Amino acid sequence: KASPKGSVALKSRTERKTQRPRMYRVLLHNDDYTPMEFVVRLLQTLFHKNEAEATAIMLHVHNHGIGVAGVYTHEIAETKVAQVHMLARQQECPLMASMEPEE
Ligand code: TYC
Repeated sequence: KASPKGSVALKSRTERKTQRPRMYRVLLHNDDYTPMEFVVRLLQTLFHKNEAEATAIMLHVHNHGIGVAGVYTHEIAETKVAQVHMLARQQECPLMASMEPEE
């Protein structure tokens, strides 16, 4: 649909929905056994955070019980959750991840 200042502003809700996928938060859950350094490294390697960001997210999860590792489309979010579980099980850590839709 044509609009004076770009194609997004005047589009209807249904039109927008067809071009913008629903996004999902990948959540990390706290536990008492997974080493802090393991969570920080996982946030750097799987979620592309720098060391400061990764440390802040890890500490948020440690202190609040849950936190957002990243926001992705459904298929990518599912893959991230599976990768967290695979790496955690390899290291025999109980680390848990889940996903929830934004909004
Ligand atoms: N609570 C863990 C510890 O004290 C660290 C931790 C942080 C574990 C985040 C899981 O998602 C997590 N070693």
